[in-house]
Amino acid sequence: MPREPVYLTTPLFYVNAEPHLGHTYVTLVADVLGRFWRARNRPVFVLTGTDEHGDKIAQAAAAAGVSPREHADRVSGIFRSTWDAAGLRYDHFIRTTDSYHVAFVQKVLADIHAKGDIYFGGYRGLYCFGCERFYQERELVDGLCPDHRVAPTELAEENYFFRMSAYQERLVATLEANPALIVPEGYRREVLSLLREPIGDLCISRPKSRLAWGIELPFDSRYVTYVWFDALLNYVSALVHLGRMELWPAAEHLIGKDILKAHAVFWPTMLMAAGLPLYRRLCVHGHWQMQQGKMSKSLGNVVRPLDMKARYGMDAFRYYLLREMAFGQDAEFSEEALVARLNGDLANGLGNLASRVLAMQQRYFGGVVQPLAPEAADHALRAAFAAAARELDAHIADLAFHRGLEAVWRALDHANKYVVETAPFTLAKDPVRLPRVGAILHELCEALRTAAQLLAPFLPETAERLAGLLGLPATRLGELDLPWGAAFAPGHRTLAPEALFPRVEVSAA
Ligand code: ME8
Repeated sequence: MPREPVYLTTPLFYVNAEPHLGHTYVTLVADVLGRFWRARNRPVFVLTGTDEHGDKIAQAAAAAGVSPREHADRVSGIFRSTWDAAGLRYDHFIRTTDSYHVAFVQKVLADIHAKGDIYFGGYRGLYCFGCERFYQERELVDGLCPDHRVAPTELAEENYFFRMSAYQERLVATLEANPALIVPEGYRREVLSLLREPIGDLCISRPKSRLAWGIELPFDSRYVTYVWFDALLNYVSALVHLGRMELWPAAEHLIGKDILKAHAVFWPTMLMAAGLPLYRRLCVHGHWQMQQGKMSKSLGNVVRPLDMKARYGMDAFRYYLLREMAFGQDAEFSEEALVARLNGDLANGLGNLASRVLAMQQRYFGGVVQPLAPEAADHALRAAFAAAARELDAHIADLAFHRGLEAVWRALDHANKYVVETAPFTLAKDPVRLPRVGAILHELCEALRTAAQLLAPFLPETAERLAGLLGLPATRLGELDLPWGAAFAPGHRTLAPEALFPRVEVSAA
């Protein structure tokens, strides 16, 4: 049977800011899931890119004294080069200014218009320029936009509207029938509660007199398309462009909770109107908070991924982000906590185990791996790693990255205790016991090999280095079904130890 594909998407990032911690987190999750499923032989496709039209971008370009196009080219390039430098993998990078995307948006607009689901009407409403949307009175907090804390401007305009309300009932029925459509569950409930009120129709045009930086409506050149109606279509336009529409119903959208409504209400109703099936799953993550509250340029607390890479190494940064945040919930970012994880879990837990095992292998056997001879304690060690592998699979299917890593660390802790309990360094003093020492070290080499395989999607550089130190080619990391004992043929040599994670002094943080 052909393996079911996995199509992962990140939000398309606005080009009004450079890549920060939040953008990095969601792109990292896509990278990890991509590596995880690829290693399990599922065809994977990862899409990311930039959202380049609309008021926000026009204003950012004006502030920088350049044209919106020049501004978008520059910042989009920074996103792309940052992901490349950070080792975050994607299969395609889409820009909403790409001509194929523009043509696709216009085609969908023309189709939905022809079908009668887009109509022209007068509108008077309260508009927030920051959010680029109209607000209803009851949505305001003390008369202010709840996000931007500014009074919305009253605008009277004639515009085009998408008949979103016509799909409300179908959307509710779909959400009720598919409990796993939006995860974690709390976000599905949030959407269902929002849908208890009439959702109304969606204003999908902006007059050019007010905003020219957008995709022109195919049926009225006086207007451009509302940026969300444009951007959401990227998830399909890229596939049409690449001839990969077989991936469509396999879509798993990774998004932050800030853009839940657009993805859980606008997007599914747009798909219904366009006659396309729904995505497979909407995966919603929480926000990183800083100790001072929000991350912002003015507070000077913006966390840049490449600064973190330079200071701690990309793998340590990746580990911290995945281990610290429960997917779906908010988490607080702190460099002290990152350093604590680096020194504790990584340097002490994993790094130390690797150095001890490799050092003993070198000292007692010149690196040559000795035959296995299982005893009771060895079976327990194997069982610990088998359990970690099973638990990891279950947790990743639920997007519980922190629990998956915890499961691997339970097995590593077991291995560290096994070293203490079997005491090969003591046994080695007695030449008669040397075969047992060899067997213990072989078990531990297998433990390290398994750890490298399980951790490869999360800590790709470390996994490769560890495989290299064990004398194994990186391709072995993909052989998840390799039985215990099969990795090291007679005469196989491991290398001299190297520190996988240099400890960081706390004062340096
Ligand atoms: O909303 N913590 O783009 P955007 C965690 N262009 N994640 C965060 C975060 C934080 N503090 N801040 C941002 C847009 N993010 C639209 C999307 S999709 C068709 C269009 C992440 O540049 C999070 O994933 O504002 C959030 O949803 C996304 O960045 C928003 O990026």
